Amino acid sequence: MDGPAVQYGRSAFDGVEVTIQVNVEQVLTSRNCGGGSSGGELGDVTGDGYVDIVAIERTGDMYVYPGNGYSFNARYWVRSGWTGLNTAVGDVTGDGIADIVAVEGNGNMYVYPGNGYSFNARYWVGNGWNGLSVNLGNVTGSAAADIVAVDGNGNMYVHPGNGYSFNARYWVGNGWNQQRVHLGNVTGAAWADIVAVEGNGNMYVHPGNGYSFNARYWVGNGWNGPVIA
Ligand SMILES: [Ca+2]
Ligand SMILES: [Ca+2]
Repeated sequence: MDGPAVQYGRSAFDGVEVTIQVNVEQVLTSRNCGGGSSGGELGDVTGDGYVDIVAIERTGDMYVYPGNGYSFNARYWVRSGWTGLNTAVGDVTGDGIADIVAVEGNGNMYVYPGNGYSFNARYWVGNGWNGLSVNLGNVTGSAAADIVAVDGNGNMYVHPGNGYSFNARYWVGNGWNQQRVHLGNVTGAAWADIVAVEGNGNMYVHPGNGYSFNARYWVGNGWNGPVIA
């Protein structure tokens, strides 16, 4: 593989900007800016209050890098065969442990509940999710994660989580298809904000208000590289 031996990613998560160093073999990128089946996302898989990285290699192997409050410890293997899925990480069930939402190519969505180390057997939550960019975060301020979905026309919808699956969606706005969208709590309020990166590398924060998102403010530029959240 061409390129440097080490890639750097930055993430705004829970108000902390994290710089993450990974070997290029691990191909840790956001699913929104990476290609193929590689991807990485943040969530507290282990339930200790520190965010961990869920990384998916192009081979379909999934690993967890446990966070230690400063950086990340050595990874452990979770499962294989994780290919062809659009994946988001967040606490769907509201128990404080990160779960995985995965969308198959046919549009079926499943939840893989976290158990504090890896993930239990999946359950089906619905279909019709193909063609959508799916992000998980706490938009409404409840314990259970909500879905923020962007369709091919740039319309953004929130699907409120109910602790098991997701309720009927409501529309929040449009024009969201020209940027990479990440959810995280930047402002320290009780709900998630959007961190959006445009194609020119400009990063903006759209503060959440418990229902949708307020007018954005500019954070910086040079964010063309992988951003995981
Ligand atoms: Ca953790
Ligand atoms: Ca959970």
